[in-house]
Amino acid sequence: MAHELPPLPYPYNALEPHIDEQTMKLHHDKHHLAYVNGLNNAEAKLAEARSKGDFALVKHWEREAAFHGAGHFLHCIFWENMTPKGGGRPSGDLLRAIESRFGSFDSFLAQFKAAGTAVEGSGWVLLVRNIMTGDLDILTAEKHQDLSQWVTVPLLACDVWEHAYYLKYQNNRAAYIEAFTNVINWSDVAKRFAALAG
Ligand code: MN3
Repeated sequence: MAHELPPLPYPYNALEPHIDEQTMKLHHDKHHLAYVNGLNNAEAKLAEARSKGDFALVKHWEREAAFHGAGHFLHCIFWENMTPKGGGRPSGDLLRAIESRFGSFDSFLAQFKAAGTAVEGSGWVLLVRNIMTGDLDILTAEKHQDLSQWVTVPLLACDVWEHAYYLKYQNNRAAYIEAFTNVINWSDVAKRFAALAG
């Protein structure tokens, strides 16, 4: 089954003025599509390698699958993680879990913003849940696939590649992350959190 580019769950301009329409168009229609195509291509090449029994290029295609696969799946979460009437703070079990792990919601947000701003080069800042301990954590990823932990599940993903913000915020990544916090879809994050609670 080939992977497909999911439609945005809102119009391109729905997150204005925090995330601008032109960035959303390029980001979704060009960048995310390139990850989908790259993942499909890598999986096809790996299938071809299996059928021929020729694994000479396996390292290359495994890297391609990791790069484009991480890019594709993180963007799927990223679009759903935002909403026009977002921001504020979560409630219920998710808020209690954040407060118990990070001290307070404000402390969580301060660490999330600082960690995202400090990512070297392209990458992500993520709120994740460790499936062995159940704990929440904030992790950053350089590119998509590096510095990751296999036993965590992303709940909230903020894309800090330059293509996510450069048109509107240029080199001011901190201002973009601040804007991102105004469109966070906390019910989507809570849904992902609850799905793992059992
Ligand atoms: Mn991106």
